[in-house]
Amino acid sequence: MTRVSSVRRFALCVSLVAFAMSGCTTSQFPSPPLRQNPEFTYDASGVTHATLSAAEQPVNVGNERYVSLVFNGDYDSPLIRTRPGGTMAIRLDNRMDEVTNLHFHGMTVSPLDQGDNIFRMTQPHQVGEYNVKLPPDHSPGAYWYHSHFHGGSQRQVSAGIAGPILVDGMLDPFPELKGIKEQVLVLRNFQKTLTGKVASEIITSAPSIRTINGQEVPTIDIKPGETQLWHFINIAANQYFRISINGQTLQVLSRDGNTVTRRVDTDQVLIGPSARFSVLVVGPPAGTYDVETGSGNTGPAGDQYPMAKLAILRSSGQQVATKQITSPYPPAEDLSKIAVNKTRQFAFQDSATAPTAFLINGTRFELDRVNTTVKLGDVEEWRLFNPSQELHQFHIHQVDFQVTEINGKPVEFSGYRDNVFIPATGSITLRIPFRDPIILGKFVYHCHILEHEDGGMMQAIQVVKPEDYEQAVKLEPLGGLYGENNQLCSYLRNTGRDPKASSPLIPRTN
Ligand SMILES: [Cu+2]
Repeated sequence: MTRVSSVRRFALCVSLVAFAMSGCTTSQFPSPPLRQNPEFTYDASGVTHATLSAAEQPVNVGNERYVSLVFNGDYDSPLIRTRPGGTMAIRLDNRMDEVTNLHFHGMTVSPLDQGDNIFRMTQPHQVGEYNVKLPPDHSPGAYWYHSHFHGGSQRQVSAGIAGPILVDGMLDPFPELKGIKEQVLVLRNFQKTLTGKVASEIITSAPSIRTINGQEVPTIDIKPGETQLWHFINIAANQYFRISINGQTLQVLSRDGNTVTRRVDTDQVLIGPSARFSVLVVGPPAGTYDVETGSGNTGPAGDQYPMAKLAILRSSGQQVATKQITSPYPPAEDLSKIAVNKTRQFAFQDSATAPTAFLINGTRFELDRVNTTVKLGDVEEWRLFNPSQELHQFHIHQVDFQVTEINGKPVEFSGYRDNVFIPATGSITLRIPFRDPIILGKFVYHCHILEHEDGGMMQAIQVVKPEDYEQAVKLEPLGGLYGENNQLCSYLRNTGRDPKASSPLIPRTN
């Protein structure tokens, strides 16, 4: 179910007209070589210094020029590279006329103070400082950063206030793969208006143009037999990608920054909003092959996506020896084998009455309220139900989890993840280890279809020391034990904004 107000209906029409007029633009342009993201990397002491300047300005998107909200003047945001034990020292230079902030998606880092604190805001034309310290045992892999400004996250993320992160070290357990080429493939989609702007919100039921690193159908080069590691990072606000390469085998090495525990081969990967898949691709015999995203829908009341060509894989040159994994996969604990400390149930549901709201256990996101209190050290089982006629995309900050059941059927363990979709009228069972003391604090879980998150499908959670548990539960209606970190609440109160409203702070007409 997509919320469609009269303004949105107008925008939808504009988008559809623009889409129809654009025709098949890709065939008029030669396929460009895949762009490499501009990159910030770490110094000898392990600190990555990065300035992300957010502004509304003209940028190239695909083959055309638009106006959008972007970082550092580019629709394709910079890659932030870090490593376990490293620090990301980031200046969020907000040159927009609206509030924003940053979330470091998937990372097991502190949610407090200048860390991954989504309750902090950076005001228009102010600078926000982030100092995100990764523990030495942080899982290497693909992550991302994005605006988590409640009520405006869909609009800002789809415009461009989002980008990729790589934590180095994924190949360390596999010295036999040393030196293989890695490609960062940032997946997004956009819609355009007749006024030459990127549509300010993605209308989920209307067609969109899907890009890799901001490009329409780039060419990715490989040699026959060559092994490459491709990091697919879905930073789209609402869009699912189901990616295949002409039936080629894709060997999944990592999901959501978690290396798999055993060999996982597939001929397609379903990459939901916020998900990351790092896959080994082997160069096929010389020739060109389409990298496609398949058609799909998100349920009877959900959205329809047509199939699209995303890129061209061009295999050429001398055959080279294929590198394969021979080392054992790094182990991870199978949490289905242990006794859990607590079981909870959550219903992710679209409200049946207008205006459409998106609810967890019957309520919209309530500012300054904590819904769930967890004792540090516990492993919990969460049963997520979806009575809606469309799927929802569960994500929790700060921790990874194990999916143990889908629609009541057991899932064989192959590693952790940080997002999963709950099928329409179905269910998912998870086990979540709340063990790492770095996660102490207050954070959120929500649907990562950002239209739904902005619509209220989000709750706050606090992880506290066992000795603080009783007091923390009493403080739940007052914002919990870490209420003083909640700048979002005070900002919205001071501006007189209805904390339950889901419209963006500054309404936009395009
Ligand atoms: Cu949802």
